[in-house]
Amino acid sequence: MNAFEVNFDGLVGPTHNYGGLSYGNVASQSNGQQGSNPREAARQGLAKMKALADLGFQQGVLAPQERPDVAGLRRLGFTGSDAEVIRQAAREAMPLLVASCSASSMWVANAATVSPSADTADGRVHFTAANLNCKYHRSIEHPTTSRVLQAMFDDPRHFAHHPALPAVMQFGDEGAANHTRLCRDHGGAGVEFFVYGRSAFDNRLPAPTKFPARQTLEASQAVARLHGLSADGVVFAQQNPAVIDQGVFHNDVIAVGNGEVLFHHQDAFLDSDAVLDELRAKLAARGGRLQAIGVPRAQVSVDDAVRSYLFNSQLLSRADGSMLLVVPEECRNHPRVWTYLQELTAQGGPIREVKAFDLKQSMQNGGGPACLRLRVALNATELAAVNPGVLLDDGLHATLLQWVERHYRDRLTDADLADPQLLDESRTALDELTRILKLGAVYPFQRQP
Ligand code: SUG
Repeated sequence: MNAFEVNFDGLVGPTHNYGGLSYGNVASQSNGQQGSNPREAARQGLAKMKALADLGFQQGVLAPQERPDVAGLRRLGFTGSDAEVIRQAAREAMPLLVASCSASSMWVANAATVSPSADTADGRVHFTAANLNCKYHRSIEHPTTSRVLQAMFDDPRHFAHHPALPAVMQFGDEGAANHTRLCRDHGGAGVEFFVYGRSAFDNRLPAPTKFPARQTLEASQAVARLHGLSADGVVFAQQNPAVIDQGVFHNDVIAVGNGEVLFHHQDAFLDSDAVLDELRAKLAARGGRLQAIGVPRAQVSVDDAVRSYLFNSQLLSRADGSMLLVVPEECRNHPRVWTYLQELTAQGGPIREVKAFDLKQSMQNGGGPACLRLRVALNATELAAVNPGVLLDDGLHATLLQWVERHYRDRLTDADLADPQLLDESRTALDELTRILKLGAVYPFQRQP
């Protein structure tokens, strides 16, 4: 059956800021405390969505979350009215308030892992929300993420939703950022490729020594079980711990796959040859021919990859079968990487064109094009069952842009995060957004005036 990949992009929320919250994520660490521009961030994201929709790719939108997370602050012992909770947190524990304001749900590659119906035992599309339990500011996302995904994919005949895995480090799960699907075509059975940073229960496996490995093998295995994937359609591979220690905090910072193509850095995986052999064999059994494009470290170092976010790109199949690579503007500004990309597209291989987008506001927190989107492969019947309110067309794009202009500030500093007025603005904006996207009651909004 005819199938499509739909990219659902995270809409940047009104509290986007630079909190320096993600140890192991070089950009987040080096830009903490800078002033941010939420309006510009949202515009940049919408411009990418619109450009890809105009090129004929199916595009959807994933809603942001209510921030500051006052309910979370109450769980941490702050009391009084909403405004008092924010003021007390600002006075006594500014880092907690900053974390509670993060708009990190924009990086929806971490929202969930998704398995298309062609791969699953019950023939439904399966979603497991990611617990993101490595960082507090991300661990608070999954309850709302689950409600938003449910509101978007609400037909139980086609869609199955699993809650996040147990929220302990042993089941650290970062969603689709560590999951790639290779296939001959989206509608046929594919090979789901899970990349983990460490094992929680098998201490014979190596682990990074400096930065945390956020995804565990056991979490990836649990997701594969929940989704009803068969062993011959799954490959588990360990990420090279040395690259995690150089700032590769998710696999999508060092590799991206689409169709039969796996575009990856030479140093991405612990045992590259064995990983590629297993992918090749399992894909062949499903009628596909693996095309691995390994980028040599002599041409692009791991550091180049982390700085430019070359691999945090979207690899998209065009109607003629060739592929487009959507990269952040930082790749164009990086001479070695840009030279490599010119050579790559001139080779006559599957990747024929590169398009660069200005996503600087998100990039400064370590979020490139691939982080900002959740891929969902759907056949025509499933696509028809998606909540139409979240599928982007010119009208929705224009409405969302106006909504951003009405509700977003163009500058946020710590002083603004401490201002309870920002919570009111954010709630008003999200209230309106649920109507625009036809989501229903996805936000708890436990107001305490
Ligand atoms: O989890 N940054 C995010 C970036 C996520 C990128 N996603 C993928 N690679 N798929 C993270 O580290 C920084 C927030 C701050 O510092 O304010 C942050 O959460």
